[in-house]
Amino acid sequence: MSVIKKVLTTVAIGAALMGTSASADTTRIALVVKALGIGFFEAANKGAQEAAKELGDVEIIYTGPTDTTAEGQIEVINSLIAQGVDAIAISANDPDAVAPALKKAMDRGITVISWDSGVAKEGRQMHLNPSSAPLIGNTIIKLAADHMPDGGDVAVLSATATSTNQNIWIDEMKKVMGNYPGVNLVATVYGDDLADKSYREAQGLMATYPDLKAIIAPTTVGILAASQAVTDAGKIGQINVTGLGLPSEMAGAVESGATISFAIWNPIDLGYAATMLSYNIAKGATAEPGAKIGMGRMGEATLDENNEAAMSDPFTYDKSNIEEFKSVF
Ligand code: RAM
Repeated sequence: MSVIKKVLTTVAIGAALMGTSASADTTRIALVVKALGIGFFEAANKGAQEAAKELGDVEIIYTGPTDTTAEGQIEVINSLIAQGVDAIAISANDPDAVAPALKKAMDRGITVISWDSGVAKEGRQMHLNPSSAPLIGNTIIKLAADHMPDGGDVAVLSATATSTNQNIWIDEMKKVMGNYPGVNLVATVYGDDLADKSYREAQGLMATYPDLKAIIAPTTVGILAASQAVTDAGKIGQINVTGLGLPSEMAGAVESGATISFAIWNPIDLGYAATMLSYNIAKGATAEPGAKIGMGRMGEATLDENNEAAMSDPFTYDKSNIEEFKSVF
């Protein structure tokens, strides 16, 4: 072998070794969502990809069941344990049902956090709330009440009955109902974050409560389906559909008047922040009360006594700003 060939071969072997060790160093973070096919989570995945790009040595595994069940998520978690991922960041369909599988993951050395929709304390190292739960609870009722000068009936169209985040927000909303005299909550129904079931539940509310003034849907799937149901029933102007939605999905409803206004935080930022937290904990940051853990461009999360932190405040969208945001998320 000529000297030059020898050098080249050595370089090639060195590069191959470097290649191997670089991929062995890759941190694999699984973003487990309530279900695939939900725009909100797809936006969060964009943020996760952005964080991965910034960190350089991260691979994101975007995954979840086909519908919003805890059973589906448990299967996904078990398969991620078998694959030996480094971290799992989950938005849970049920706070308790997924905890044993996640505990098993932690026992195997996998970092586990929840984000968006939380897991019971024993099943995760920390939880990232999008925003303060009391603030979201107050925001969703205020969005309805502000357009009901004479008061009247409102109903909630939620996601699943076991969904951690929606249940907390609805509880927080109920705590402040006294601040909105004359506004009566007549029913809470569940569309399971499925478009067709949410649509039918909204139709059911209109049939059962003919005087309904607002449907509050604290879910991006529910608000979109309910605005469609109200539109199809010819009830624009009679029933205002509000809650939490994506500007990209709600632009038509705002334009038509089916929805006067709605709120949301930035789901891209949420997926980005959850990824940064997972990475930092996987790399050694300790999730404990009082700890400050980096979230990249989103600053630091300061953990409370339950190892929870909140990202940012929700923002309200209406005719004045929806055009600007509908192409963002
Ligand atoms: C749906 C999901 C998600 C929730 C948003 C507002 O996309 O239920 O968990 O945070 O709505």
